[in-house]
Amino acid sequence: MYKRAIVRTPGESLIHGLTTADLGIPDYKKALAQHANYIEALEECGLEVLVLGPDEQFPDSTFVEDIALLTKNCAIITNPGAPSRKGETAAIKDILKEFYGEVEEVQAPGTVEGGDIMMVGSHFYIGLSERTNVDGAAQVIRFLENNGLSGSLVELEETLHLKTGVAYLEQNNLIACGEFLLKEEFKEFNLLEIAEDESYAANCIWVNDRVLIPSGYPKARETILGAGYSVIEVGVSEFQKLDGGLSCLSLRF
Ligand code: CIR
Repeated sequence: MYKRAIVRTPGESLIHGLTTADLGIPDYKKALAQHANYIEALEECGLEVLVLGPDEQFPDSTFVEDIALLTKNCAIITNPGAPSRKGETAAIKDILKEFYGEVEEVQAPGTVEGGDIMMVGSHFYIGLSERTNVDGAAQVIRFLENNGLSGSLVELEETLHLKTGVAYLEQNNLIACGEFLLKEEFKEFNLLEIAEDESYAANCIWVNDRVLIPSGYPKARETILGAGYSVIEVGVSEFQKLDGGLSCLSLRF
């Protein structure tokens, strides 16, 4: 069960965030409202949410998931692969020290983004993507092993981040879409398939026995309800315009 989450309110510079989507420029006011709803949903799941103020210097800084990995035993600050995001990590260090005492840090030439790391109990799957390289992933695995945890690699071919296409919902249930439906690494899970035309909904999050899903994906909603979960829908269209989803907007621990 999670107790807390860290989020960062988007700044007006959000409109300059990185994207490969062709969905237009985010509406800042709408993004703020959606972010507030997202915080409410996390609170509804029983989390105490620490809300950091906007950091205008970094347009993508609302996607806090990418800059750290928080586990039950350790905190690891990543080194984002996107050059414009590297500076985001400095601001989180002192905050994490308050909760964890010590924090580990991924060093160059290693690069890692938290969106590429999926926790399954004490094991962490690390996607090798355009943002996360072998050196960075090896550093994370070393930190995990030093702290009684484990990690393994997953090659990505199509998606931005590992968790763009998979989400672990506990009880051996794995939401999966596209390339992840056939991966050897995930064969032992009970796969809950997300159709290609609803692939954005594969980025959902389990929070204390409830599942947050993006609103507007009826088939995905039925699949997750059918697996016995209570679902909370949250509109995140303005973040989708920047390739971001529900998991990217918080660090849950
Ligand atoms: C980026 O490209 O870095 C941001 N615009 C979106 C980050 C999404 N984060 C995630 O999937 N964990």
